[in-house]
Amino acid sequence: MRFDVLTLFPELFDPFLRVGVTRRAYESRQVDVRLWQLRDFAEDNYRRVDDRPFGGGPGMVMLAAPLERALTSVKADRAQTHPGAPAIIHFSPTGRKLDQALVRELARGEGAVLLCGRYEGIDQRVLDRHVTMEISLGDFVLSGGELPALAMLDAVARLQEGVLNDAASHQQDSFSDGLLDCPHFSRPEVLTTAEGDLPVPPVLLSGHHAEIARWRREQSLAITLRRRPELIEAARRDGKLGKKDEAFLAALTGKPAGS
Ligand code: 9D3
Repeated sequence: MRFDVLTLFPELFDPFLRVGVTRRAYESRQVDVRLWQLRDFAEDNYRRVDDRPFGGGPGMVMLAAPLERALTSVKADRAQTHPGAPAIIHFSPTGRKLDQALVRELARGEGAVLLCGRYEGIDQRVLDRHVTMEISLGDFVLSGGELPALAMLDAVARLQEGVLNDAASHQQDSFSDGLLDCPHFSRPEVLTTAEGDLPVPPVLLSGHHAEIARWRREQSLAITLRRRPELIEAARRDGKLGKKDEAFLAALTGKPAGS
């Protein structure tokens, strides 16, 4: 798959594409990320890419003309390797919130053109003509679309074949079955601190794999119920909770199972 990123800060991307479990996916071009400097498509001597908003108000707007030239160039270049109209994704606080279902959708596709805004935003005429999807990272204010683009690329790249150590890592992922992840422990068995000894939960040292799996499942259910009760409801609707899960939740909430 191929992602063409249009940004005023392409240098932000390189370091993230060179570390961690996703590095091979990028370096092998299994996930082919191509970076385009929007300023290269400015035509005046100052290489201007922004100007004041019509109608007044604070901040600056990204100019339509350089973006139009950039999108025309990128679409033509991309057509040489990937026929068909690409998805044009604009990262915007007004977009659809990124979640793992959307990540899975994107991971199955051919990639996209990623448009990263700065300043107050992009001239609406460009967005209306080109953008096929708007994606937000959530309800908080960033200063541009680069971090959301990197977050999406990371989430997509780690779902590619061969990125995770084993298929079970996907299965156990937080959200892969709609529940939050269980806690994790490693050596030492007892951590010595100034406030006292901190042992690992004994079941994890028992060697009873079925009991360990059950304990982890119950930890996931308990933390999800406490922090994200709406995810328990969704898992129930999706038929992802079994009899033992319902019995455990009923015991936690003090309600009889199935009520
Ligand atoms: C102060 C400006 N805001 C008025 C309330 C509008 C605004 C413009 C541009 C807010 C943020 C931005 C820049 N943000 C993004 O480009 C962005 C973003 C975000 O801020 N939050 C969550 N997801 C995203 S995706 C792109």
